[in-house]
Amino acid sequence: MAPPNAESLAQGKLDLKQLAREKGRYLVYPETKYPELAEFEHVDPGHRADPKKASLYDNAEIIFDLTPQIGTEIHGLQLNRLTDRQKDDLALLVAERGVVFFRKQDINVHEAIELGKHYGPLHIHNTFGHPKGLPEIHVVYFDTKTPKQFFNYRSAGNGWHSDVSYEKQPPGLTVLKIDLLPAVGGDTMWNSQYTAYDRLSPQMKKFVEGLEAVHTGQMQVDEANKAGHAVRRETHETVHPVVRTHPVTKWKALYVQPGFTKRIVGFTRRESDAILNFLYNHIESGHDFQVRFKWEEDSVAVWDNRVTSHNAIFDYLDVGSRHGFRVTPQAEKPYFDANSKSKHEDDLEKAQQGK
Ligand SMILES: O=C(O)CCC(=O)C(=O)O
Ligand SMILES: [Fe+2]
Repeated sequence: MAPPNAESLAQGKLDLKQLAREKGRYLVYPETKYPELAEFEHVDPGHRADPKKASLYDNAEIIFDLTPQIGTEIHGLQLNRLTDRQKDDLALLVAERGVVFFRKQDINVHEAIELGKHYGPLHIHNTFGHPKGLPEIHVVYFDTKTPKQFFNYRSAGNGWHSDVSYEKQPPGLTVLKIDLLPAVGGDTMWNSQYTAYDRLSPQMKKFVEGLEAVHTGQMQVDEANKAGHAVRRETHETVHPVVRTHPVTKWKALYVQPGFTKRIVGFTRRESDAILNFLYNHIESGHDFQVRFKWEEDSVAVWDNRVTSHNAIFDYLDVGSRHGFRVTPQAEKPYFDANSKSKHEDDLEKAQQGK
């Protein structure tokens, strides 16, 4: 019998879905040491977008919103065939809507890397396993053999996160394809951190603006150490603003989540915990600014990690296998512009101007 994936490997191309089907968990954990992530100036492709996003709206079969505050679905476009104009327009749509979903996508991992590079240098994780030769790919793979210890002492609400927010220049637009699903389960949720900010009282908005929080990836390092996997780059604890401004929409978004935010700078542990727990509860229970996506095999989600957080629902670990891959372009160092508006304020102003 030919080795798994022989044909695609022979061409230097990986078919990750086939690999996952045939081998299950196929990840490698090289001992390589990586240099620090390079600082760079991020110019967001959304700045080049047509405000009407006509290249998408005029060419898709249908584009519809899934909830008023977050989530849009597009039918009739293939992500591996977008023009540069469409890629730029997608950056703006994703910045505005938080997450955009596509179904029945042909895009393979190599094409996803090319697409991701349009938006920024691809993040390479310091501890996670990856497909052989593709360190910039983050793999999602769980099956019925996955050890349950990690999940036993965790509430689903703890899972809300914005990817690797502990980096100095964390990701912006992010692309995830899910290509293997259990018979049932494995949905993913996203929330709008624009609307999470908007739903705070004026007093609370004033209080959180200008605060800074420490973000850390230490638990991923601890997990790697426990599993005997190499830590390929030291993780930093990074300080980011609690409310950040999106460079293209100029809207304010709450930038804390239970996944990686550790404490608020300048407060005692108890004070910081009280503030963060309030904000986490606000995010977790904000059903009016969340969307829950029911994947089909070969669906793709494109979200903006600067203005959303997300939570993968682990209800399928006794049901079957789920696999997918993500590319994670990095964006600007988070900043807060005191003159920026909230999404709601901007929506109101535009409505008044009849735009
Ligand atoms: O499995 C999922 O749906 C999402 C996993 C996740 O958090 C990610 O890919 O960033
Ligand atoms: Fe994630």
